[in-house]
Amino acid sequence: MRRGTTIYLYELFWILPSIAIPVGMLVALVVFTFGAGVHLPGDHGRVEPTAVLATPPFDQPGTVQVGPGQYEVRMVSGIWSFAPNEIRVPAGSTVTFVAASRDVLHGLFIPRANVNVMLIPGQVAHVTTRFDRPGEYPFFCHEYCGIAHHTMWGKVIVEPASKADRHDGDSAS
Ligand SMILES: [Cu+2]
Repeated sequence: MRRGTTIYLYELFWILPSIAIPVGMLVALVVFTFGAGVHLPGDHGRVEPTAVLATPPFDQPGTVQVGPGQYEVRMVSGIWSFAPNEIRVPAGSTVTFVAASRDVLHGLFIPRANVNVMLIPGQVAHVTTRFDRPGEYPFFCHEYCGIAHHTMWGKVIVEPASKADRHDGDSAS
Protein backbone atom coordinates (compact mmCIF):
# COMPACT_ATOMS: atom_id res chain seq x y z
CA MET A 1 0.00 0.00 0.00
CA ARG A 2 2.86 2.30 0.84
CA ARG A 3 4.10 2.02 -2.71
CA GLY A 4 1.07 3.83 -4.09
CA THR A 5 1.81 7.01 -2.14
CA THR A 6 5.41 7.34 -3.30
CA ILE A 7 6.08 10.50 -5.30
CA TYR A 8 8.79 9.97 -7.83
CA LEU A 9 11.25 12.70 -8.66
CA TYR A 10 9.99 12.72 -12.25
CA GLU A 11 6.43 13.37 -11.02
CA LEU A 12 7.68 16.13 -8.79
CA PHE A 13 9.00 17.95 -11.85
CA TRP A 14 5.42 18.24 -13.05
CA ILE A 15 3.62 18.65 -9.76
CA LEU A 16 5.62 21.65 -8.60
CA PRO A 17 5.10 23.81 -11.74
CA SER A 18 1.44 22.82 -11.89
CA ILE A 19 1.03 24.31 -8.42
CA ALA A 20 3.43 27.23 -8.92
CA ILE A 21 1.84 28.47 -12.17
CA PRO A 22 -1.75 28.95 -10.90
CA VAL A 23 -0.44 30.36 -7.60
CA GLY A 24 1.75 32.79 -9.58
CA MET A 25 -1.24 33.83 -11.71
CA LEU A 26 -3.33 34.42 -8.61
CA VAL A 27 -0.59 36.57 -7.08
CA ALA A 28 -0.29 38.55 -10.34
CA LEU A 29 -4.06 39.07 -10.38
CA VAL A 30 -4.07 40.36 -6.79
CA VAL A 31 -1.03 42.60 -7.38
CA PHE A 32 -2.48 44.17 -10.54
CA THR A 33 -6.00 44.53 -9.14
CA PHE A 34 -5.11 46.12 -5.82
CA GLY A 35 -1.55 47.35 -6.43
CA ALA A 36 -1.75 48.80 -9.92
CA GLY A 37 -5.52 49.43 -9.92
CA VAL A 38 -6.17 47.51 -13.12
CA HIS A 39 -9.83 46.55 -13.29
CA LEU A 40 -12.78 46.35 -15.62
CA PRO A 41 -14.77 49.54 -16.04
CA GLY A 42 -17.92 49.61 -13.94
CA ASP A 43 -21.40 50.77 -14.83
CA HIS A 44 -21.43 54.57 -14.96
CA GLY A 45 -24.71 55.11 -16.68
CA ARG A 46 -26.06 55.25 -20.17
CA VAL A 47 -26.54 58.03 -22.68
CA GLU A 48 -28.48 58.09 -25.92
CA PRO A 49 -25.74 58.18 -28.60
CA THR A 50 -27.64 60.51 -30.93
CA ALA A 51 -28.25 62.94 -28.06
CA VAL A 52 -24.77 62.88 -26.49
CA LEU A 53 -23.99 66.49 -27.50
CA ALA A 54 -27.20 67.69 -25.81
CA THR A 55 -26.76 65.63 -22.64
CA PRO A 56 -24.77 66.96 -19.65
CA PRO A 57 -21.88 66.76 -19.06
CA PHE A 58 -21.17 66.00 -22.72
CA ASP A 59 -22.88 69.17 -23.96
CA GLN A 60 -19.80 71.03 -22.67
CA PRO A 61 -16.78 68.86 -23.45
CA GLY A 62 -13.60 69.94 -21.75
CA THR A 63 -11.46 69.75 -18.65
CA VAL A 64 -12.92 70.83 -15.34
CA GLN A 65 -11.12 71.11 -12.01
CA VAL A 66 -13.24 69.28 -9.44
CA GLY A 67 -10.93 69.59 -6.43
CA PRO A 68 -7.35 70.27 -5.42
CA GLY A 69 -5.24 68.35 -7.94
CA GLN A 70 -8.37 66.64 -9.26
CA TYR A 71 -9.67 67.07 -12.77
CA GLU A 72 -12.50 65.65 -14.79
CA VAL A 73 -12.30 65.43 -18.56
CA ARG A 74 -15.71 65.35 -20.22
CA MET A 75 -14.98 63.79 -23.54
CA VAL A 76 -17.04 63.10 -26.62
CA SER A 77 -15.74 60.75 -29.28
CA GLY A 78 -17.09 60.61 -32.79
CA ILE A 79 -15.85 59.86 -36.26
CA TRP A 80 -12.97 60.78 -36.32
CA SER A 81 -11.99 62.96 -33.44
CA PHE A 82 -12.06 63.48 -29.72
CA ALA A 83 -13.45 66.59 -28.09
CA PRO A 84 -11.39 67.85 -26.36
CA ASN A 85 -8.31 66.59 -28.18
CA GLU A 86 -5.86 68.58 -26.10
CA ILE A 87 -5.99 68.38 -22.33
CA ARG A 88 -3.77 70.37 -19.99
CA VAL A 89 -3.27 69.44 -16.35
CA PRO A 90 -0.51 70.14 -13.85
CA ALA A 91 1.83 67.34 -12.82
CA GLY A 92 0.55 65.33 -9.88
CA SER A 93 -3.07 65.55 -11.00
CA THR A 94 -5.64 62.84 -10.70
CA VAL A 95 -7.72 62.88 -13.84
CA THR A 96 -11.04 61.16 -14.39
CA PHE A 97 -12.12 60.70 -17.97
CA VAL A 98 -15.87 60.60 -18.46
CA ALA A 99 -16.34 59.71 -22.08
CA ALA A 100 -19.04 58.70 -24.50
CA SER A 101 -19.41 58.01 -28.19
CA ARG A 102 -21.84 59.95 -30.36
CA ASP A 103 -21.84 57.41 -33.17
CA VAL A 104 -19.97 54.12 -33.49
CA LEU A 105 -17.67 52.10 -31.29
CA HIS A 106 -14.46 53.92 -30.37
CA GLY A 107 -11.72 53.44 -27.84
CA LEU A 108 -9.64 55.62 -25.57
CA PHE A 109 -6.11 54.40 -25.07
CA ILE A 110 -3.37 56.35 -23.30
CA PRO A 111 -0.32 54.11 -23.60
CA ARG A 112 1.74 55.98 -20.98
CA ALA A 113 -1.08 56.01 -18.43
CA ASN A 114 -3.35 53.35 -17.06
CA VAL A 115 -6.17 54.15 -19.48
CA ASN A 116 -7.63 51.65 -21.92
CA VAL A 117 -11.41 51.72 -22.37
CA MET A 118 -13.92 51.01 -25.07
CA LEU A 119 -16.33 53.82 -25.83
CA ILE A 120 -19.46 51.85 -26.53
CA PRO A 121 -22.34 53.82 -28.05
CA GLY A 122 -24.93 54.31 -25.32
CA GLN A 123 -22.52 53.61 -22.48
CA VAL A 124 -20.70 56.17 -20.34
CA ALA A 125 -17.06 55.21 -19.84
CA HIS A 126 -15.37 56.27 -16.63
CA VAL A 127 -11.67 55.86 -15.93
CA THR A 128 -9.34 57.56 -13.47
CA THR A 129 -5.59 57.89 -13.69
CA ARG A 130 -2.79 59.99 -12.28
CA PHE A 131 -0.24 62.06 -14.16
CA ASP A 132 2.85 62.53 -12.03
CA ARG A 133 5.50 63.34 -14.60
CA PRO A 134 5.35 66.40 -16.84
CA GLY A 135 5.29 65.72 -20.55
CA GLU A 136 3.00 64.82 -23.41
CA TYR A 137 0.80 61.77 -23.23
CA PRO A 138 -0.71 61.01 -26.63
CA PHE A 139 -4.03 59.19 -26.69
CA PHE A 140 -5.63 57.25 -29.48
CA CYS A 141 -8.79 55.58 -30.63
CA HIS A 142 -7.89 51.91 -30.60
CA GLU A 143 -11.13 50.44 -31.90
CA TYR A 144 -11.27 50.55 -35.67
CA CYS A 145 -14.02 53.04 -36.51
CA GLY A 146 -13.75 53.67 -40.23
CA ILE A 147 -11.68 55.18 -43.02
CA ALA A 148 -9.98 57.95 -40.97
CA HIS A 149 -9.64 55.99 -37.73
CA HIS A 150 -5.88 56.55 -37.77
CA THR A 151 -6.37 60.32 -37.48
CA MET A 152 -8.35 60.00 -34.27
CA TRP A 153 -5.97 61.02 -31.55
CA GLY A 154 -5.11 63.77 -29.11
CA LYS A 155 -2.78 64.49 -26.23
CA VAL A 156 -2.69 65.16 -22.55
CA ILE A 157 -0.13 67.84 -21.76
CA VAL A 158 1.10 67.52 -18.22
CA GLU A 159 2.72 70.76 -17.19
CA PRO A 160 5.31 71.17 -14.44
CA ALA A 161 3.31 71.98 -11.31
CA SER A 162 4.80 75.46 -10.81
CA LYS A 163 4.03 76.53 -14.39
CA ALA A 164 0.46 75.28 -14.09
CA ASP A 165 0.02 77.29 -10.90
CA ARG A 166 0.88 80.45 -12.80
CA HIS A 167 -1.69 79.50 -15.44
CA ASP A 168 -4.43 79.17 -12.84
CA GLY A 169 -3.32 82.38 -11.21
CA ASP A 170 -3.18 80.83 -7.79
CA SER A 171 0.01 80.62 -5.78
CA ALA A 172 -1.02 77.35 -4.10
CA SER A 173 0.09 78.76 -0.76
CU1 LIG B 1 -11.18 54.59 -34.25
